Amino acid sequence: MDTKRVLIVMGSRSDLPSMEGCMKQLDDFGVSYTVRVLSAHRTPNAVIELSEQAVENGVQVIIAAAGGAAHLAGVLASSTPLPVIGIPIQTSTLGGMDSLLSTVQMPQGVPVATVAIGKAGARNAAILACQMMGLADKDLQQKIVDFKKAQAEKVLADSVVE
Ligand code: RP5
Repeated sequence: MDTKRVLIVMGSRSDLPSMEGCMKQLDDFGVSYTVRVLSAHRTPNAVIELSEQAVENGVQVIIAAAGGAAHLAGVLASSTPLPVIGIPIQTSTLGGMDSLLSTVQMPQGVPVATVAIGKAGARNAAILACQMMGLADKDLQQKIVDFKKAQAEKVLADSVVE
């Protein structure tokens, strides 16, 4: 693996449609990333190996998305000093509450920064990752400032309903 700044891992290729906004947002900020599909339950050893190698591969933030019994972010967080952002994928059975609770309810000592269920969470994970990296990257931080300004201006421009 080369030195992409963000490592995105999802539990299944079926998660890809929910995750498109995450990749798009990182593209918009000009941030490089790698996408892998690995499962905490179907390929646990490969998940831990990937997590253990992330620092030496130059990764700065890990984003993990999974649905149902969504232990992927937690397993990745077990084996790296890097910040891990968890996206609970929306599910057809329980609406993503299953994913949310299994992602967010980590034991003390192994945090996962959990964002909203589904597509909003996928976008927000990318923004949050850039905010973290922006602490040591003023150009990237400025892009976040510009993004928030443009977002606010759009809301204000749309605020008057004739
Ligand atoms: C999770 O199980 C995946 O993240 C996905 O959201 C869900 C269903 O996976 P598939 O059965 O579609 O592969 O591990």
